[in-house]
Amino acid sequence: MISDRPDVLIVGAGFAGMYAIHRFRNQGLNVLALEAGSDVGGTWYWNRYPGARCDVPSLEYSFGFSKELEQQWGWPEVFSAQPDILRYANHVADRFDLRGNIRFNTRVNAVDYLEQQNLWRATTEHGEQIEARFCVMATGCLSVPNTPKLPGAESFTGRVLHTGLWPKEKVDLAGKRVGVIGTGSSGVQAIPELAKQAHHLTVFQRTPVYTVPANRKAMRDAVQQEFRDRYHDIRKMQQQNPGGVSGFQPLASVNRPATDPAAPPLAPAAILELTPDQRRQVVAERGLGALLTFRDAYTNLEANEAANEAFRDGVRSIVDNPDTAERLCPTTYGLGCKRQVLDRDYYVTFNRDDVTLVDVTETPIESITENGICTSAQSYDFDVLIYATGFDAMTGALLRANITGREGQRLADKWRHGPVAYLGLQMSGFPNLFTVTGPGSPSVLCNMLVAIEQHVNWIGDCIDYLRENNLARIEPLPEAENDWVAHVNEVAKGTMYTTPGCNSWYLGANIPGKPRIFMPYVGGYPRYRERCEQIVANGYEGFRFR
Ligand code: N01
Repeated sequence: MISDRPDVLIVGAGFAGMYAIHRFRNQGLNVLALEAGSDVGGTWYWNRYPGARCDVPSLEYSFGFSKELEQQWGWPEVFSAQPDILRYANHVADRFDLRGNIRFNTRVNAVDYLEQQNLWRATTEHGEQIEARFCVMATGCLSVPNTPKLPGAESFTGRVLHTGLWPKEKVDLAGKRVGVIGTGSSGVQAIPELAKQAHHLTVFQRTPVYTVPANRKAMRDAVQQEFRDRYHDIRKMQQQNPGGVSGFQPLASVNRPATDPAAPPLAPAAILELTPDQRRQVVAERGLGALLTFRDAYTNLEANEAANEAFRDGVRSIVDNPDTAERLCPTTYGLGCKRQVLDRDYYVTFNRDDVTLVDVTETPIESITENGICTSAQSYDFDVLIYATGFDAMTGALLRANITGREGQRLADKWRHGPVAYLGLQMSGFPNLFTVTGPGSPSVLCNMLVAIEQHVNWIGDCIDYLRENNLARIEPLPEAENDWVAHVNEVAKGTMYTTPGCNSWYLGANIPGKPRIFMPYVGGYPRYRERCEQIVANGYEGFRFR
C-alpha cells in the first residue's frame, strides 16, 4: 500500500528500487518508491531503441533472491533483448506485488535532510513532499541521458529522439532520412536496425568503437534446465567472480566431453606469441571476438597494440569501402579502455548503399539547422535526428536529485571535484541516505543484478542494525570515505581503463566540465563484497552512529 509516511523512501523503480521494495517490506518496513517513468524497469523502461539488448547472459542477469522465480522464469535468448528484459521486470513487479508501493510519473526534484527531525524529505516535480527516516537512491548508473549542446539544436523541425529516452509507441522510420549521432554501445546496437528501417541512414561518428559480434543464440530448453538445476552453485560462483558472472558453461551448450561442466575453457595464448599473419588468421577463422581472449592484451601495452592492430585489420577485411573502413578503425585508444561493445552486423551495415558514415573529427558538426546537420564540409537533411550520445553516468542521477544533507551541505558542492563516497553506499554529511551501486562500488563493472542485490541486502541489514540497537542515524566518517576514494583511484591506476588517450564515461570524460575521476571500483566484486562484510563484522568500521 502506498504510504505518505514511509520508513524508507526509495527513489527509482528500476531493478534496484524493485528489489529494495521487496527486501525492505519483508523486514517489516513501510516503503514508498517514487519513479519518474510510468512503470517499472528503469534502464529497460527507457532504452527501447531498436536493437537494445543486454551484454550479460540473461540466465545470470536475473534476480537470485527467489528460488521460485529462478525456476519458473524462461528466457527466450541467451542474451535477451530489451522487450524480454522489460517483460521480466514486469513479471517481478506482478509476482511480488511491488506496484502498490510505487508512485509512478513522479520525478524527485529535491531531497533534503531535516536535521531536527532526522528525516529525509523528497520534493516531487508536482510539489508534493514525502518524509522518511531513510532514503535510498536507486536512481541507476546510466539514467541521465546526455544530449550535447550543439549550436542551433532547437531549430531542427524534424523529429528528435534519444536512444536513452526512446518513446513507448512504435517509431515508424520507413521512408525517412535519419541521422544518428554517436557510436557507443547504444549507437552500435541501433545502427544496423535503423539502417533496415530508414530510407537512408547517416551516422555521425566522433570516436570509432571496438565492437565484436554478440552471441545470437536462442535459449535451448536443455541449457535453461541445467541452469535451473545448478542455480544454487551458479549464484555462489557469481559471488566469487570479479564481474559477478559465474561463467558456468552448461554441458548442453558446448561440444565438450562430459567432464566438469564448470571447467574453464582452454587458456588462450598470448597475442605476442603470434606473428601478425597468425593474428590475422585467428580473426579470419574465429572473428573479431577472438581478440578479447588474449589475456596479455589487457595487461601489456605492446600486446594491447598488437590486438588493436589485428582488430583494425579485421575491420578492413569486413568493410568494402577502404575509406569507410579506415574511418571505422579506432586508433586513439586501445581495447579494454571502454566498456566492451557487442553488436549484430555493425560493420557490414556500412556496406549498404543507404548508409553513410561521417567522421566528425574530419568534418566537425558546425550546427543543427532547421533541416538537419551542417558540418564543415556539407549539409545533411533529415526527417529524424537520433542522439545516441550516452549518459551523464554514475553521478548524473544523484546530482540531478538536488540532495542537501546536514548543515545545508549540497551533494553538488561535496562532489565538485568528483564523487566522494564510502563504498559507493553512503556519503559523510548525509546520514541515513544510501545509494545503490553508487560511485566507488563495482556497479557498472559487475553484473548489475548481482551488485544491486548485494547493496540492497547490505542497506537492509544496516537499517535492521540501527533499529535493533536503537540508533537514530548512520553516516561514514570523512576519513574512512577519503581512504576509500583513494583506494578506488589506486586500484584503477595502471589498468587499461586509465591509459593515456583513454576517454570513457567511466572517467566522466564524455561530459564537458565533469571532473575526471575513475568512478567505479575496479578491484573486483568479491574483494569489494568481502570488504563490505568485514566492515559490518567490525561493528560498521568507518561509520559513525547517533
Ligand atoms: O553511450 P557512450 P552509450 N558529437 O557514451 C558520441 C551501457 N549500454 O549510450 O566517444 C559527436 O558509450 C560519443 O563519442 P565519443 C554500456 O555500459 C549497454 O552508447 O565521446 N558525438 C560516443 O560515440 C555503455 O558503455 C548496452 O567521442 C558525440 C557516443 O556518442 C553505456 O551504456 C547497450 C558527442 C556515446 O557513447 C553507454 O553507452 C547500450 C558529440 N557532441 C548501452 N557527444 C548493452 O548492454 C557524444 N558523442 C549492450
